[in-house]
Amino acid sequence: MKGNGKKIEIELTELAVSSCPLALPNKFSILGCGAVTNDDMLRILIMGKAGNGKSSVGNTILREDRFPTGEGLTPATVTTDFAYSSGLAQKFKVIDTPDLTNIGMSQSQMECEVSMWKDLTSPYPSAILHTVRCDVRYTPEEHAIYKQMKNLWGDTFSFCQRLIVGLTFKDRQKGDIDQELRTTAPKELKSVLRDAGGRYVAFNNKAQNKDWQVEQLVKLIHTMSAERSKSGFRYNIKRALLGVAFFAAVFAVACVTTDNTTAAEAFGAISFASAAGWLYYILFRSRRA
Ligand SMILES: Nc1nc2c(ncn2[C@@H]2O[C@H](COP(=O)(O)OP(=O)(O)OP(=O)(O)O)[C@@H](O)[C@H]2O)c(=O)[nH]1
Ligand SMILES: [Mg+2]
Repeated sequence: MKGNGKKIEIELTELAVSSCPLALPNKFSILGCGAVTNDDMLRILIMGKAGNGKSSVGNTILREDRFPTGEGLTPATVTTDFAYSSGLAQKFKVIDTPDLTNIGMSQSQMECEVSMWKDLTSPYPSAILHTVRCDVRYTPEEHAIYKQMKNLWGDTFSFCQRLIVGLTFKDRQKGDIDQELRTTAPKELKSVLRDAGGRYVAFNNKAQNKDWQVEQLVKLIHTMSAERSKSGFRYNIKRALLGVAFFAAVFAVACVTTDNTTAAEAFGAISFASAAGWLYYILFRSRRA
């Protein structure tokens, strides 16, 4: 340990991988002075069924063979691993995971592992990349794995807000993926895409030049982040308007039930509540429809 913030952080997260603590403190909050800020680093968590190309996607993103990949019947990745990009303009922290349902883990071990994924992507993942092969049929069994991971994550809203489907084996898919996803794809896969707000990136992990795929992914992550900020802003306005309407309504009731208030005050409060309700309707009603 050299006393440099980055070094300490790596050691702490490596400890998390090996011992799987349930609550690892936020590594950036305990670093203190000289800490690495990870504002410009994209934290990408890769998950999915065994053999779907998770580690290969990780290597594609990092532009180096950092995670071992495999072909056999047994899973190539059996423990969670992570790596930082080196020498790339866009910084990445990529977390490669095993298919938890395929390595004989108990429910509590799976919970522990997912909790560690959250720590490794703290404060939150920039993207949860759920890999699905686009050259073979998406089965109900594979969908059950997805649903299990989603449940283990817990916070469904946040999970879906960060979800991107990573369609692998694009080199073996000769048809129009977009068209297929909209028409003949199994309903289970369509539901995953719905969860992901329609976001997907197709990967050919065997391609000579992989840069454009990663550029597409980065673009999608930025769009997703902008959408989250927009919906967060709308949510705050919504709450503010509801608050105003509520207090104006209470005030109006108080005015009409007490003797010493004028009809004008009551009228003003009722108008105020109506205006807030009307604004709420204009801003949000059409989006829900
Ligand atoms: N043709 C082709 N092969 C791929 C692609 N992505 C991955 N593969 C191959 O598929 C096999 C499995 O890939 P991995 O990256 O090890 O898959 P994984 O999901 O990490 O597998 P586990 O760690 O066992 O869960 C390897 O032989 C890869 O070379 C792709 O886009 N096209
Ligand atoms: Mg792997």
